[in-house]
Amino acid sequence: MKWKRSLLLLWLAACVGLFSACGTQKAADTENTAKLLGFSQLGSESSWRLGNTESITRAAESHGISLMLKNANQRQENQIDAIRSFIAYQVDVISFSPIVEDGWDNVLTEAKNAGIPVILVDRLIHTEDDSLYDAYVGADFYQEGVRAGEYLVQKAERMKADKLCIVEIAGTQDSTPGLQRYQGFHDVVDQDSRLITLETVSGDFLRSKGKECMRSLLEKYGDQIDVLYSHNDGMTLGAIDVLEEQGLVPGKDIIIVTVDGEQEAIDGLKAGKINCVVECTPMLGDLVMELAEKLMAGEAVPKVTHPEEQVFTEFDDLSDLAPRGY
Ligand code: GZL
Repeated sequence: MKWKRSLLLLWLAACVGLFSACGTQKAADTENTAKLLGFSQLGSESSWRLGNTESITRAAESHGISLMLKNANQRQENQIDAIRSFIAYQVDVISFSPIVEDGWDNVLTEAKNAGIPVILVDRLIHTEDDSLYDAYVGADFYQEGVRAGEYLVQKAERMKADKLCIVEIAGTQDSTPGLQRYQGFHDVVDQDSRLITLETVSGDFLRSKGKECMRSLLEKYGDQIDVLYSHNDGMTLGAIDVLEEQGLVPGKDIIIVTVDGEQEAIDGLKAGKINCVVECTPMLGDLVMELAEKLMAGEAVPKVTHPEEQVFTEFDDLSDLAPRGY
């Protein structure tokens, strides 16, 4: 099937050669380096996601890779359709950020049968056949949850607290960050008898749902709540809006632990409204394109690539922290 695209490119190169004696090498170079990556982005639900899309777009340009970018607007069926269109277009590499972990085997089997390598970005899939993707580039979400839990244990020590009651606003159900940020956090806090989880609700990584969740949690538990653990900054910022509407002081009346590290959250940390920000960088574009170039050249690639990530807390000196870029 790819021979048709190659024939078309050769024909185009020949045409360019006919009209420009010096163009033959350029046309041939263009034919040899015109590499195409199809990327299905899951949506535009948060500043993190917008930063990730920008990172992918900029990196494709700087690596000289043509990019077909499709936004699924938070719907898995749109991602599946996008992947099928990439297969039909015979892209050189398919990449996508799976909105949830299940339901990908069929379409990725079609990509495998078409001989197109697949790079997962930011989130993993649940499959019995891990040959259906060639590489994963993204965070270790379990460790992000562990870091959030370890901060809270440290906070309880510093406060000499006998008991801290936690409410948790989780990310998209069945998504890798939603599952693993929960597990990592609870594998730490559930071992500490001072730390009691009152309830975990899903805010789907949306600021608007973070507001709704915080409002209903306050109605249900009121001043029992000592801690909010929120799986992303967007939901956290929505929750902070509600706390302030109700006359509560975020970061003081309620300890706030959040994940992502977008600028607005770091600003909240510096202002004392947030106590801990666990970084989850969206700047994955260059890592993706480096892997894509290797796959396009037929080279082996690592199955998993995690970016470096850190934690920012109220106990740190943040004065020289660089702008976040998302
Ligand atoms: C995490 C990413 C999550 C972010 C949210 O890598 O999948 O999705 O934490 C985003 O902000 O919506």
